Amino acid sequence: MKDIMTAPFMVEMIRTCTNMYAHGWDERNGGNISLMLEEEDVKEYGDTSRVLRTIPTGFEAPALDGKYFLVTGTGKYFKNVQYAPDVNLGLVKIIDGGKNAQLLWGFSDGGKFTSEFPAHMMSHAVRISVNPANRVVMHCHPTNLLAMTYVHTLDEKAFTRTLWQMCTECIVVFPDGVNVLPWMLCGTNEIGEATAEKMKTARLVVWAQHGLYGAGVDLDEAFGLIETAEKAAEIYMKIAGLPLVNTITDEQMHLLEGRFGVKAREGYLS
Ligand code: 2HA
Ligand code: ZN
Repeated sequence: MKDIMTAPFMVEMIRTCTNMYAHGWDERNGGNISLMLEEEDVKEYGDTSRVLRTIPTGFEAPALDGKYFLVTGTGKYFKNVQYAPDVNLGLVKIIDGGKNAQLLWGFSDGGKFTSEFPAHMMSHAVRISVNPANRVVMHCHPTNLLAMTYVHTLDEKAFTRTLWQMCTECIVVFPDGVNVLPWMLCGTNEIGEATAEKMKTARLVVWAQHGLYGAGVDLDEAFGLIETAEKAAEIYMKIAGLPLVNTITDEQMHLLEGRFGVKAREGYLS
């Protein structure tokens, strides 16, 4: 068996948590990440039939039956992941149509996966139906996007268009735009279902006055997506309230579509 600490998925997960903390997006126990893995990815790093504990999930997700997830723990700090990965992260296998998760590695202090596990698993189920290559769901509290939800309308088209107008690369990076949920109680199946529904049409879902969800094929893509949207929100928060003299026009957005081979969300450009 190879040492699981040398697994590329483990190395990348630890680096990502550390990096997100450094960005100020994951204060205290804020934020959570889940990375979907296959039997082939994990079997050389441990005996997948050796179950440490079985943890009930409180929901169903038949599409994820048999899938493995490396996931951050409830109450755990991103700041600490690099120092004690086996306490702050866990490797689980989803069984019983999503109703239970077998712990195979980690959560060594008796902990369990993030309180946002329903939102993560329901979002994974939706994203793999849209793009079978999707592997990552990431939640964090990016400062400027959060700030924006206090001063900008939560209308999804308007919110998306504002972000697209803030940096030239935005429409290229997230042509599907940003969906928005109003404030809802976090950690519940209800917010999980609502997030997953929003994930059908966009890889970014804002939770008003709370934070953001991002999905992607790997940790880099999901991180880059959040990073780009957060950068746009930062520009917005710098200019909001100032007289607007210039912008990126819809005509220029169409030029970007052509140059980069992307298609903006239907009906979002004139
Ligand atoms: O896990 O960010 O939304 C802490 C949170 C809950
Ligand atoms: Zn949160």
